[in-house]
Amino acid sequence: MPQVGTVKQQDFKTCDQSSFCRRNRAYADRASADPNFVSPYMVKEDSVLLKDGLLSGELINSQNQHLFVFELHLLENSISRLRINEKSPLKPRYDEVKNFALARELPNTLNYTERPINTKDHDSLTKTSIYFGNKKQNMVVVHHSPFRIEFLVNDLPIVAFNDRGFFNFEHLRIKKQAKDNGDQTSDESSSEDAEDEYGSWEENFNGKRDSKPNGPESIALDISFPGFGHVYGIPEHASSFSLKETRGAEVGYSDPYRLYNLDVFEYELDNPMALYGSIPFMMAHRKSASAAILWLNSAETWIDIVKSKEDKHGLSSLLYFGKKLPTSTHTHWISESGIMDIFVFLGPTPADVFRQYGSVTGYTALPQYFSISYHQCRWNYIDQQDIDEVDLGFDTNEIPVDVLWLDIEHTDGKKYFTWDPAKFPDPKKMQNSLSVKGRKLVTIIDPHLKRDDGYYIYKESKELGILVKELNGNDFEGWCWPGSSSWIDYTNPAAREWWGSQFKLDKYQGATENLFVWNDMNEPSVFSGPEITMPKDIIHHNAWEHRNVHNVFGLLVHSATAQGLRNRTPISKRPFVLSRAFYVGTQRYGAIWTGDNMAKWSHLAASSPMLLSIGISGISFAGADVGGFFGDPDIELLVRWYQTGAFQPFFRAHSHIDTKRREPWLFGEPHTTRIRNAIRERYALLPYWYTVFQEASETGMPVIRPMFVVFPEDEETFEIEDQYFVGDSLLVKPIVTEGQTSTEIYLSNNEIYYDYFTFDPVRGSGRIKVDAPIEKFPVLLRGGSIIPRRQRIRQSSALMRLDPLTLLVGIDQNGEAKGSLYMDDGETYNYQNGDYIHRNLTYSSYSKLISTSFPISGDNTNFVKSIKDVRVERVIIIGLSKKPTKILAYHNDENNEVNNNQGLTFTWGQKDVLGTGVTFTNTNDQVLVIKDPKVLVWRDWTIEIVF
Ligand code: NBV
Repeated sequence: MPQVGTVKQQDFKTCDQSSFCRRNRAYADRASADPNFVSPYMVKEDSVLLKDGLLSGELINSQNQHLFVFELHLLENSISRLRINEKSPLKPRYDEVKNFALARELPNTLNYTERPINTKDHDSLTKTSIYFGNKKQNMVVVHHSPFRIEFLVNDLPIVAFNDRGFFNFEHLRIKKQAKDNGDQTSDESSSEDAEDEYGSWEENFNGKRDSKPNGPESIALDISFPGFGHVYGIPEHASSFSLKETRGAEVGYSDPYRLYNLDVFEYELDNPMALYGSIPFMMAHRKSASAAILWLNSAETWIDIVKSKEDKHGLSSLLYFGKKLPTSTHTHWISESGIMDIFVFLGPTPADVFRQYGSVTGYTALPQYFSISYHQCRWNYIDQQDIDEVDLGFDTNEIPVDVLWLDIEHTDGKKYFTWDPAKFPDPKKMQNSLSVKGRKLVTIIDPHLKRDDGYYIYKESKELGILVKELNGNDFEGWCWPGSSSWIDYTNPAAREWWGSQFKLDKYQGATENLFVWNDMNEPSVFSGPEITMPKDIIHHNAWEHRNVHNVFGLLVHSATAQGLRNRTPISKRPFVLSRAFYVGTQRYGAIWTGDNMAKWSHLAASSPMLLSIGISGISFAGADVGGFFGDPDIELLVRWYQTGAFQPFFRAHSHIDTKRREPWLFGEPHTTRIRNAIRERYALLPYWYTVFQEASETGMPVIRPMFVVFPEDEETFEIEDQYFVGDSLLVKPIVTEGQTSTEIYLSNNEIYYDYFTFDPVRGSGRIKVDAPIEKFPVLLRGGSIIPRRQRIRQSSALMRLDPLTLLVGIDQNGEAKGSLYMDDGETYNYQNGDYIHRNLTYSSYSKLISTSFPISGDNTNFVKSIKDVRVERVIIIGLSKKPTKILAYHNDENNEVNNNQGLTFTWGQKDVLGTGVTFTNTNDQVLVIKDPKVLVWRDWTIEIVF
């Protein structure tokens, strides 16, 4: 049951209060209840054509004879795309979101059968089948009458469209009143169609009217995943990772999951209500198969989910003949407007799905190195002196930090791009003094503009005519922090360009290259608007109503800001921009966070499933406010939150203006030490985090990985949401319950793991008990892994750039391990021209640790020159059973020892291990620490262990 909190439920619509959702749910109910129901949509015979991987044709709604066109694109890498629009709409329907969400133009594949196979199915109805994919392992079957599509991989059904007949495409029409001068909107008695239902031509909610000049124009489709018991994704919701059923509180929720970017005050947990971001991406997983769909639509969208053991069309029962019929998941997607544009990613592994989805929507942009370290934020650091004291507080307490943040109060009257002159008289000086320690500043830049002609940003944008407009052509006006406000129309390319140019260092007074940006309130949040956002009938570029673009608005603010930062210097640097709203493709621009959570244990617990959902949906660079935004955490909660945050991709402490100050040192000992240890551990692991981010940026693999992604064959993992992997080597189980000092962690098979802090081995499979005293939390190093670390912790990550590395090797049962290390300058785009190192690290036969280069990294580039003396200063090997007699190290091309023939110094036995301030003694005496092998990180080298 959804928890009751302080969210004002009545501020936000239920499906029933949203007429298009209500209509489509009712349509589905009628279809399900009537055993004779047949979807009225048919493929028009003889309209079907196949050319260059594109199957096209026409559909007819046999009830009203309205015509539609469909295109089924068969793309490379087992990706396909279905697009459906009206054949001759009264006016164009919105189809521009693809230009914002997709990373590239998509070619058609040539890997399909040259001719579609038209056959009759068992009812003598025509179907068109096409094989596609590298090995022609995929098949798509388009059934003509009624229209329905199945996707199969190796003859197993994976995804089905319109299997339940909920496909409903409301064509644009002329309002009856205008047609025949009849009565207007709410004549339900004559309702043979959507146009007559209440809410179709106008809708009121909480006293706010949506004028709906275009009438009903929703689109809906049921999408089934036969044989898949679990679906994931469609963030952002404060809900479980494996999504719940939505057709009744007894099975899960009563309302569908809603996607509509909203600023929800004090959001509730375990709830399908919409939050700040929307990604209409859903992934299904079962043993041996993963698949996903992307419903590319930026209007308000609702998704119903039910699970069943039957399959109406018998396909899976045939295939599973004799075996227990597995659970199938059936979903129903309902969007308010636009066209139907759906991608299908056929996997078959989770990694394949991420690669396919990322190839279409873009992979995580490689972040600036500093931005994956620790951030200190608060609403608000009040003035220059406050910033100075916080900055110094970190130093005196020996806690590293890379970024201090300024919230809305730093501005002159909430006019973004300005500074409160009394509180921040010399912002450049402030940034310069931070930069001496390698630290940065982030300022908040919200998209609402104070309507004040003395404010240059507002004045210029008004004069340029780039503000969002009312229906009557006036600039839209709403209420937000500065009072009466207007908003830039970010859907207009000229407006985005102009916005980006405001970040030029000669434009944004007081900004230096050391300043980065935070875009809040970009859902957009409009205090005076319906559901605290923009009215749906106001007007954007090219005369599109807001309802069409709502969910992509925030992404456009984010992308324009990121582009502005990128362009502000002669040599482009990677931007860092944090956004609250997000959409498909946000990963190409920057980081997001989960908004205004609360300082409660339940919110700490919720951060894991939320970030896992967001991560598998493409956005790896995400975090939750450490400590909780609203309310005051007690010190135990705060410590546990730091420990968790240190193992989440975006690591920032933040708090509400009304909360007590909670900088890490304010609670005294032993608490400061515990928080310090968590933050320092993050810094020690930065080389690993950065390597994992680089992998995400190339392959789409999420930075934090759900258990099922790492163990796709183990059904026990499919619902796990309270533990996850960072990369594929560290298994983390946050402690999210008060007073807890031990926990169970699920290990998928009989691999060996090592406690990351004590190095003690952890063996077994199933639920294993592990210690979690307040000083420590369950992090396990997976046997078979090599992790790069830096153990000399300094004031900021920049100051650690040239420090030597430590390699942590946890061997598996065969005495082997592998890992990698990626490094570049951490700020420019030079890596795109090969200016980086990427090392492949292997440990084999208990005896040889070897570093070789991945094929394409360079060895004489500027970056390599800049780190040419950076060496490995320590290697820790865990899991050996014998003490070595001698250890040698050499660069491979020299083939001689770096040290002398006596070999390297090493220790063997119990250790106070990690050296970052975390001092746990292991009980296991099989820890080998090799001292200063002096091998250089950029070169090929070998360390040989002789027994
Ligand atoms: O700018 C003030 C806050 C900010 O601190 C927070 O992180 C945002 O999510 N902002 C919301 C507006 C007001 C929240 C009550």
